[in-house]
Amino acid sequence: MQKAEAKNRIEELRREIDQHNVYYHEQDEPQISDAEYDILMRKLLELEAQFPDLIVPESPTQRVGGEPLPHFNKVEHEVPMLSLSNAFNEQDLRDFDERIKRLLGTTEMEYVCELKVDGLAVSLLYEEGRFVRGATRGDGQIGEDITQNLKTIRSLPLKLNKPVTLEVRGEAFMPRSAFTRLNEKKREKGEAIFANPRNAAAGSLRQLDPKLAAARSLDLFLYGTGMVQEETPPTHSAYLDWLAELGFRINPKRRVARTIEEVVAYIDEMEQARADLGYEIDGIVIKVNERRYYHALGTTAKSPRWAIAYKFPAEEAVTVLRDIEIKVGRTGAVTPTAILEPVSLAGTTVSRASLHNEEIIREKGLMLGDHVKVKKAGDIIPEVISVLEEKRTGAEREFHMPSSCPACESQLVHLEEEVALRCINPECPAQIREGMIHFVSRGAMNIDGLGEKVIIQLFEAGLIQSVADLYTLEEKDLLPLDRMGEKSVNNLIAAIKRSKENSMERLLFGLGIRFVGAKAAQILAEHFGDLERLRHASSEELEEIEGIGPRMADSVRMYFAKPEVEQMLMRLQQEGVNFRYKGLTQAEKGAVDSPFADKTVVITGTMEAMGRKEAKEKIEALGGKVTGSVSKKTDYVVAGASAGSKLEKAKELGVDVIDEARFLQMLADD
Ligand code: 3B8
Repeated sequence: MQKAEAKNRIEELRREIDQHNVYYHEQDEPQISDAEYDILMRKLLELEAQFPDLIVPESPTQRVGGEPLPHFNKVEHEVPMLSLSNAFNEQDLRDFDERIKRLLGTTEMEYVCELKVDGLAVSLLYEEGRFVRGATRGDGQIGEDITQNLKTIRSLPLKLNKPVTLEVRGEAFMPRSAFTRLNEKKREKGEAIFANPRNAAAGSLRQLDPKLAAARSLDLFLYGTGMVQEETPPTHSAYLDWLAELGFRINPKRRVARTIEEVVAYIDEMEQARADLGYEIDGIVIKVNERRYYHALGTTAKSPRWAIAYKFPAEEAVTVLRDIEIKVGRTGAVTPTAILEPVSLAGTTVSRASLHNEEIIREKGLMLGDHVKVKKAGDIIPEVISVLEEKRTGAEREFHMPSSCPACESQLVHLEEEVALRCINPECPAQIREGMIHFVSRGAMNIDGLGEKVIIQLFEAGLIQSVADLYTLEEKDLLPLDRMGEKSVNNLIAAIKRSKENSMERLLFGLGIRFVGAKAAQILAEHFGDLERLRHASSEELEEIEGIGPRMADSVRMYFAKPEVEQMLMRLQQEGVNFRYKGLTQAEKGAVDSPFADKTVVITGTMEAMGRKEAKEKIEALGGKVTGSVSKKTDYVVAGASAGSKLEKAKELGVDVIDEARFLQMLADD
């Protein structure tokens, strides 16, 4: 075949294949069999092999994937990939609606309802209309580069209808039919089957050899943005339509609701329709439609305030409570854990559930050997709901909490006003071990390949006594451990080494100081910029920081005053662990463009939408300073209802006065 002829044929084949992808995914009506589709693909592959200079990145053959990867590269999300907070009943939804209206000072709010597809969150980067990279959510800050596997999803456009540069987010999932087929095949081959479509989707996308990735049978719905360089539509519903025009697949069941009642009606309708969808959903996502409000509403540490996930009620099952085990946590809190006869529940096998404390065991009247009803709270964490007393045989036994620590045998105590029993021995091996598990966890130092099992082995072998020992581990220490080959040892050592470069907030959170969670660690890191400075901070200095209370300030100071802590930090520093904060500090954030950056603001009178404290926090978050009295240096006076002398003074001095509506506007505009 001549080149010119080949070029025509190639283009024709590409058009044909792309069209079949549309029939298959977007219209759910395949016009040809998979075998026929494969023949078209093979023809195209042959022609492209003959004329390699005719290959373009958006050719459907480029989905097939190349060589197996040694590992996934990490990808830092420019805009963090957050997750959603949950609502479990109608009241939670009404609270969500009221909170938003109160924060924005409005009485009407329009929402977009979407199905919450049960798959894997992914972020896709397009540059000038071409798909260049796709990543998993990971911990929200850093995900894994799964570009090769994502390309094999037929409904993922390799080239958009316009040359835009943007990052879109969505859910990759395995349709029910593909899931059934995949598991049938696995069963035939005697392989372990996937518990649910979600695991199957995750398994396919995290397959290092893209040729093995069953990802061809995956599908994808897009629902949000990451970084964007384009002018985007003002509402979320128009934004979704815009994504559809660009060539993305958007869930057709989306709907605008003008009131929370309409949201509830949508939920009821979809609960009915749920069984007939071709894929699994685990709830409904509700989002504020007007995108200009997103900034003013802001986010908590993990979730945006402008959206919520309504989770369908959890499945329940009955099983037997075999035993109650005692677990000592990293803070010494002792929790009883139910050991259950394994039972299948919402896609996984449940065999343990936390019982929290002795009081709960009494309240529920649990006895060893009881039949109990279990569910998964929020569909994740197993929970014992109640006892089936009618099933008792008389052979059940009462349970008593031990009086001494199962790990170190020291006397357990109830600290004032606490329900939990505690082991207060600072050298308790269980506490130290749990502290190390926390240190390496995803939210803290995020050391890949260093899970609970490995830490326990290292600890029991006496190889690590403190987290500082992690940084001196060598190949010869790790090789003798269970399931540790040369390759995994090398990967682990590399991961430990990489963690030395983490920014301060991860280290600080990882230290596991009481009351210092991820959010507080972030605040402290932004404020001090360096662990050394935080270490020497006084209580007063700590308490002055917005978001740090006296209890936390005391705990931080007491922690750093301990000689063993000083020792450990010195060793970490010697091993080259970074102590500095690598993000923007509070001061640097102020320099970022915002209507309140570097402005001095006085708040007076009462506002409807928010209290003064909240207004102050918002202004400070945008780099402004809030003071108590009006002077020539004041840039703005925010005046709510019944503002008095400060308003007078502002007028006198010619300071800009902002009423509540304008204030909310400024928060929203930013
Ligand atoms: C913000 C918006 C997370 C999500 C979101 O079908 C955010 O919107 C999110 F931080 O996880 N599974 C959806 C789905 C998931 C999310 C979402 N919308 N339809 C889903």
